[in-house]
Amino acid sequence: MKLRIVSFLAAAALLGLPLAAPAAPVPAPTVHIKNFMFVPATLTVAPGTTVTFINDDDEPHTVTSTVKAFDSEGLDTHQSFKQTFAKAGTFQYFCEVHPYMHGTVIVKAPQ
Ligand SMILES: [Cu+2]
Repeated sequence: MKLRIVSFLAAAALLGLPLAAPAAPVPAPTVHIKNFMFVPATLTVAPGTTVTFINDDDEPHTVTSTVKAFDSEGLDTHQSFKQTFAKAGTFQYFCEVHPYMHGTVIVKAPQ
């Protein structure tokens, strides 16, 4: 009887348990700077995510943290800036050239 149970468990382990599937690649989160706006204005990512900011306008823009945690400096048309958000939190930024342009990156672990 004991042998039977062991055999059953061994068979179940061989046949029944799916191997963990590799995680699907998550598209790299991107914020476009377009028509003097950050799009999307609010982006939520997991800790450790690198966000790419791309200037789609014909005007220079910056991606500047309100608390100076990061700063792209001037981005010309089609130039991009990457920032990795290691820790959870809410990170607000703006454009130094056009201070009315605001954006937010919310970093939190997936639920
Ligand atoms: Cu700007």
